[in-house]
Amino acid sequence: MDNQNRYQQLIENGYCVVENVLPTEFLVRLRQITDELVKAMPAEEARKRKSTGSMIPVNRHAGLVDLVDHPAALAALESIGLEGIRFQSGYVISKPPGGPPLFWHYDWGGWSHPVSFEKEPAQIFLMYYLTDTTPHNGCLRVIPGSHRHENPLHALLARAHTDDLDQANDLNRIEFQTRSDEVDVPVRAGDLVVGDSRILHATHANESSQYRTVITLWFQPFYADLPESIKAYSAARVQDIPADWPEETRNRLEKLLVYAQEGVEPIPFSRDYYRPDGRPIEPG
Ligand SMILES: O=C(O)CCC(=O)C(=O)O
Repeated sequence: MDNQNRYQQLIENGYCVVENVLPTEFLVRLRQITDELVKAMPAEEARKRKSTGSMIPVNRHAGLVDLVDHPAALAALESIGLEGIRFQSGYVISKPPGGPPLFWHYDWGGWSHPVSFEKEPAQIFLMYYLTDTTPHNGCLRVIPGSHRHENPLHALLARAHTDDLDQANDLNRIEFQTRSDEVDVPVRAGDLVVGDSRILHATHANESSQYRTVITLWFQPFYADLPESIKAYSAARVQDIPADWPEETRNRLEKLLVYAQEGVEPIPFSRDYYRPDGRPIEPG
Protein backbone atom coordinates (compact mmCIF):
# COMPACT_ATOMS: atom_id res chain seq x y z
CA MET A 1 0.00 0.00 0.00
CA ASP A 2 1.37 3.47 -0.80
CA ASN A 3 1.31 6.36 1.65
CA GLN A 4 -1.56 8.20 -0.02
CA ASN A 5 -3.70 5.10 0.43
CA ARG A 6 -2.56 4.81 4.05
CA TYR A 7 -3.74 8.37 4.67
CA GLN A 8 -7.10 7.58 3.05
CA GLN A 9 -7.36 4.41 5.12
CA LEU A 10 -6.67 6.39 8.31
CA ILE A 11 -9.34 8.95 7.43
CA GLU A 12 -11.99 6.48 6.22
CA ASN A 13 -11.33 3.35 8.30
CA GLY A 14 -9.62 4.97 11.29
CA TYR A 15 -6.32 3.08 11.12
CA CYS A 16 -3.48 1.97 8.89
CA VAL A 17 -0.30 -0.09 9.23
CA VAL A 18 3.22 0.87 8.16
CA GLU A 19 5.29 -2.30 7.90
CA ASN A 20 8.80 -2.80 9.19
CA VAL A 21 9.52 0.57 10.80
CA LEU A 22 11.77 -0.54 13.68
CA PRO A 23 15.08 -2.34 13.04
CA THR A 24 15.72 -5.67 14.81
CA GLU A 25 18.51 -4.36 17.11
CA PHE A 26 16.20 -1.64 18.39
CA LEU A 27 13.42 -4.17 18.99
CA VAL A 28 15.84 -6.25 21.05
CA ARG A 29 16.66 -3.17 23.17
CA LEU A 30 12.97 -2.30 23.60
CA ARG A 31 12.21 -5.84 24.74
CA GLN A 32 14.99 -5.60 27.36
CA ILE A 33 13.59 -2.30 28.66
CA THR A 34 9.97 -3.44 28.76
CA ASP A 35 10.81 -6.83 30.35
CA GLU A 36 12.66 -4.94 33.10
CA LEU A 37 9.71 -2.60 33.66
CA VAL A 38 7.15 -5.41 33.69
CA LYS A 39 9.25 -7.45 36.16
CA ALA A 40 9.43 -4.46 38.52
CA MET A 41 5.65 -4.05 38.50
CA PRO A 42 4.01 -4.80 41.89
CA ALA A 43 1.75 -7.91 41.82
CA GLU A 44 -1.18 -5.82 43.07
CA GLU A 45 -0.86 -3.58 40.00
CA ALA A 46 -1.01 -6.64 37.70
CA ARG A 47 -4.11 -7.89 39.51
CA LYS A 48 -5.88 -4.57 39.01
CA ARG A 49 -5.07 -4.57 35.28
CA LYS A 50 -6.13 -8.02 34.22
CA SER A 51 -7.86 -6.94 31.02
CA THR A 52 -5.42 -4.30 29.83
CA GLY A 53 -2.21 -5.92 31.06
CA SER A 54 0.47 -3.64 32.48
CA MET A 55 -0.10 0.08 31.99
CA ILE A 56 3.38 1.44 32.65
CA PRO A 57 3.92 5.11 31.73
CA VAL A 58 6.75 5.55 29.21
CA ASN A 59 8.45 8.12 31.46
CA ARG A 60 9.58 5.22 33.68
CA HIS A 61 12.56 4.65 31.36
CA ALA A 62 14.70 7.22 29.54
CA GLY A 63 15.49 4.63 26.84
CA LEU A 64 11.90 4.87 25.57
CA VAL A 65 12.54 8.41 24.35
CA ASP A 66 14.42 6.71 21.50
CA LEU A 67 11.06 5.31 20.41
CA VAL A 68 9.16 8.59 20.84
CA ASP A 69 11.59 10.41 18.58
CA HIS A 70 12.50 7.49 16.33
CA PRO A 71 13.57 9.03 13.00
CA ALA A 72 12.11 6.24 10.82
CA ALA A 73 8.74 6.48 12.58
CA LEU A 74 8.58 10.26 12.35
CA ALA A 75 9.57 10.07 8.67
CA ALA A 76 6.87 7.44 8.06
CA LEU A 77 4.22 9.69 9.62
CA GLU A 78 5.34 12.64 7.57
CA SER A 79 5.24 10.65 4.35
CA ILE A 80 1.69 9.53 5.15
CA GLY A 81 0.84 13.25 5.35
CA LEU A 82 0.76 13.63 9.14
CA GLU A 83 2.90 16.71 9.68
CA GLY A 84 3.65 19.08 12.55
CA ILE A 85 3.36 16.20 14.99
CA ARG A 86 3.63 16.55 18.80
CA PHE A 87 3.81 13.89 21.51
CA GLN A 88 1.45 13.73 24.50
CA SER A 89 2.01 10.49 26.47
CA GLY A 90 2.35 6.72 26.26
CA TYR A 91 2.26 3.36 28.04
CA VAL A 92 3.95 -0.02 27.95
CA ILE A 93 1.08 -2.49 27.81
CA SER A 94 2.09 -6.07 28.40
CA LYS A 95 -0.51 -8.80 28.27
CA PRO A 96 0.64 -11.86 30.24
CA PRO A 97 0.16 -15.45 29.03
CA GLY A 98 -3.49 -16.35 29.61
CA GLY A 99 -4.52 -12.67 29.81
CA PRO A 100 -8.20 -12.08 28.89
CA PRO A 101 -9.33 -9.88 25.99
CA LEU A 102 -9.07 -6.10 26.32
CA PHE A 103 -12.54 -4.47 26.39
CA TRP A 104 -13.92 -2.35 23.54
CA HIS A 105 -13.14 1.33 24.05
CA TYR A 106 -11.84 4.46 22.38
CA ASP A 107 -8.93 6.52 23.68
CA TRP A 108 -10.13 10.03 22.87
CA GLY A 109 -11.55 12.00 25.78
CA GLY A 110 -12.12 15.43 24.25
CA TRP A 111 -15.67 14.79 23.03
CA SER A 112 -17.10 18.03 24.36
CA HIS A 113 -15.14 19.97 21.69
CA PRO A 114 -16.45 20.14 18.08
CA VAL A 115 -12.97 19.20 16.78
CA SER A 116 -13.96 15.64 17.80
CA PHE A 117 -16.42 15.45 14.91
CA GLU A 118 -14.08 16.47 12.11
CA LYS A 119 -12.76 14.19 9.42
CA GLU A 120 -9.11 14.52 10.46
CA PRO A 121 -8.01 13.11 13.82
CA ALA A 122 -7.11 15.59 16.57
CA GLN A 123 -5.08 12.75 18.06
CA ILE A 124 -3.63 9.47 16.83
CA PHE A 125 -2.18 6.46 18.60
CA LEU A 126 0.98 4.74 17.47
CA MET A 127 1.16 1.10 18.54
CA TYR A 128 4.43 -0.81 18.33
CA TYR A 129 4.03 -4.52 19.10
CA LEU A 130 7.29 -6.10 20.24
CA THR A 131 6.26 -9.61 19.13
CA ASP A 132 4.39 -10.78 16.04
CA THR A 133 0.69 -10.78 16.88
CA THR A 134 -2.21 -13.04 15.87
CA PRO A 135 -5.67 -13.67 17.29
CA HIS A 136 -4.03 -16.47 19.34
CA ASN A 137 -1.72 -14.16 21.33
CA GLY A 138 -3.97 -11.13 21.68
CA CYS A 139 -3.71 -9.04 18.52
CA LEU A 140 -5.55 -5.76 18.16
CA ARG A 141 -9.09 -5.70 16.71
CA VAL A 142 -10.89 -2.60 15.52
CA ILE A 143 -14.27 -1.55 14.13
CA PRO A 144 -13.42 0.26 10.90
CA GLY A 145 -15.20 3.60 10.51
CA SER A 146 -16.27 3.79 14.17
CA HIS A 147 -14.05 6.86 14.70
CA ARG A 148 -16.46 8.99 12.64
CA HIS A 149 -19.67 7.02 12.30
CA GLU A 150 -21.98 5.91 15.02
CA ASN A 151 -21.86 2.19 15.68
CA PRO A 152 -24.48 0.22 17.67
CA LEU A 153 -21.74 -0.58 20.17
CA HIS A 154 -21.30 3.10 21.16
CA ALA A 155 -24.60 3.16 23.00
CA LEU A 156 -23.90 -0.12 24.81
CA LEU A 157 -20.46 0.53 26.25
CA ALA A 158 -19.76 1.49 29.82
CA ARG A 159 -17.07 4.10 30.42
CA ALA A 160 -13.66 2.59 29.67
CA HIS A 161 -11.19 1.73 32.43
CA THR A 162 -13.64 1.31 35.28
CA ASP A 163 -12.27 -1.14 37.89
CA ASP A 164 -14.83 -3.70 36.79
CA LEU A 165 -13.61 -3.65 33.18
CA ASP A 166 -9.89 -3.36 34.03
CA GLN A 167 -10.18 -6.39 36.31
CA ALA A 168 -12.21 -8.34 33.70
CA ASN A 169 -14.65 -9.39 36.41
CA ASP A 170 -17.33 -10.45 33.94
CA LEU A 171 -16.20 -11.64 30.51
CA ASN A 172 -19.85 -11.98 29.44
CA ARG A 173 -20.15 -8.20 29.28
CA ILE A 174 -20.72 -6.65 25.87
CA GLU A 175 -17.32 -4.89 26.10
CA PHE A 176 -15.56 -8.27 25.79
CA GLN A 177 -17.67 -9.77 23.00
CA THR A 178 -16.80 -10.42 19.38
CA ARG A 179 -18.57 -8.02 17.00
CA SER A 180 -19.73 -8.94 13.51
CA ASP A 181 -18.11 -5.78 12.04
CA GLU A 182 -14.74 -6.14 13.79
CA VAL A 183 -11.46 -6.64 11.92
CA ASP A 184 -8.28 -8.23 13.29
CA VAL A 185 -5.06 -6.24 12.96
CA PRO A 186 -2.28 -8.85 13.25
CA VAL A 187 1.20 -7.37 12.73
CA ARG A 188 4.88 -8.28 12.67
CA ALA A 189 7.11 -7.02 15.48
CA GLY A 190 8.45 -3.63 14.39
CA ASP A 191 5.44 -2.67 12.27
CA LEU A 192 3.68 0.54 13.22
CA VAL A 193 -0.10 0.70 13.70
CA VAL A 194 -1.40 4.25 13.32
CA GLY A 195 -4.93 4.75 14.62
CA ASP A 196 -7.40 7.57 15.09
CA SER A 197 -7.85 7.92 18.88
CA ARG A 198 -11.63 7.89 18.37
CA ILE A 199 -11.78 4.40 16.84
CA LEU A 200 -13.41 1.56 18.79
CA HIS A 201 -10.73 -1.01 19.49
CA ALA A 202 -10.12 -4.06 21.69
CA THR A 203 -7.85 -7.12 21.65
CA HIS A 204 -8.16 -10.87 21.66
CA ALA A 205 -7.13 -12.87 24.74
CA ASN A 206 -3.50 -13.95 24.95
CA GLU A 207 -3.75 -17.73 24.70
CA SER A 208 -0.01 -18.16 24.12
CA SER A 209 2.65 -18.93 26.74
CA GLN A 210 4.54 -15.66 26.12
CA TYR A 211 3.96 -12.05 27.15
CA ARG A 212 2.52 -9.92 24.34
CA THR A 213 3.81 -6.37 24.73
CA VAL A 214 2.83 -3.21 22.91
CA ILE A 215 4.02 0.36 23.41
CA THR A 216 1.23 2.84 22.71
CA LEU A 217 2.15 6.49 22.12
CA TRP A 218 -0.36 9.31 21.58
CA PHE A 219 0.64 12.01 19.12
CA GLN A 220 -1.17 14.97 17.57
CA PRO A 221 -0.65 15.92 13.94
CA PHE A 222 -0.90 19.54 12.75
CA TYR A 223 -0.60 20.52 16.40
CA ALA A 224 -0.13 24.25 15.81
CA ASP A 225 -3.54 24.40 14.10
CA LEU A 226 -5.51 22.75 16.93
CA PRO A 227 -7.88 24.88 19.07
CA GLU A 228 -6.21 26.33 22.16
CA SER A 229 -8.51 24.49 24.60
CA ILE A 230 -7.56 21.17 22.98
CA LYS A 231 -3.87 22.07 23.30
CA ALA A 232 -4.50 22.84 26.98
CA TYR A 233 -6.27 19.45 27.34
CA SER A 234 -3.26 17.65 25.82
CA ALA A 235 -0.64 19.60 27.76
CA ALA A 236 -2.46 18.70 30.99
CA ARG A 237 -1.98 14.99 30.18
CA VAL A 238 1.79 15.07 29.59
CA GLN A 239 3.76 12.67 31.82
CA ASP A 240 6.44 14.41 33.94
CA ILE A 241 10.03 14.12 32.80
CA PRO A 242 12.09 12.73 35.71
CA ALA A 243 14.59 15.29 37.02
CA ASP A 244 17.48 12.81 36.88
CA TRP A 245 17.25 12.10 33.15
CA PRO A 246 20.27 13.20 31.08
CA GLU A 247 19.87 16.70 29.67
CA GLU A 248 20.25 15.48 26.10
CA THR A 249 17.32 13.05 26.55
CA ARG A 250 15.13 15.68 28.21
CA ASN A 251 15.82 18.11 25.36
CA ARG A 252 14.96 15.57 22.69
CA LEU A 253 11.66 14.80 24.37
CA GLU A 254 10.80 18.40 25.22
CA LYS A 255 11.09 19.55 21.64
CA LEU A 256 8.43 17.00 20.62
CA LEU A 257 6.02 17.58 23.48
CA VAL A 258 2.57 19.17 23.19
CA TYR A 259 2.35 22.69 24.63
CA ALA A 260 -0.37 25.17 25.51
CA GLN A 261 -0.87 28.87 26.00
CA GLU A 262 -0.73 29.90 29.62
CA GLY A 263 -4.11 30.57 31.24
CA VAL A 264 -6.23 28.72 28.64
CA GLU A 265 -8.85 26.47 30.23
CA PRO A 266 -8.52 22.85 29.02
CA ILE A 267 -11.67 21.10 27.90
CA PRO A 268 -12.54 18.36 30.42
CA PHE A 269 -11.47 14.78 29.80
CA SER A 270 -14.57 12.65 29.27
CA ARG A 271 -15.20 9.23 27.81
CA ASP A 272 -18.84 9.38 28.77
CA TYR A 273 -20.50 9.83 25.45
CA TYR A 274 -20.02 9.67 21.75
CA ARG A 275 -22.18 10.53 18.79
CA PRO A 276 -20.85 11.50 15.41
CA ASP A 277 -23.03 14.62 15.44
CA GLY A 278 -21.89 15.67 18.89
CA ARG A 279 -25.10 14.98 20.79
CA PRO A 280 -24.38 13.38 24.17
CA ILE A 281 -25.60 9.88 24.96
CA GLU A 282 -25.63 8.22 28.32
CA PRO A 283 -23.26 5.26 28.52
CA GLY A 284 -24.87 1.83 28.93
O1 LIG B 1 -3.05 -3.93 24.24
C1 LIG B 1 -3.30 -3.62 23.08
O2 LIG B 1 -2.96 -4.32 22.14
C2 LIG B 1 -4.10 -2.38 22.77
C3 LIG B 1 -3.88 -1.28 23.73
C4 LIG B 1 -4.91 -0.20 23.64
O3 LIG B 1 -6.04 -0.42 23.32
C5 LIG B 1 -4.57 1.18 23.90
O4 LIG B 1 -3.40 1.46 24.18
O5 LIG B 1 -5.49 2.04 23.84
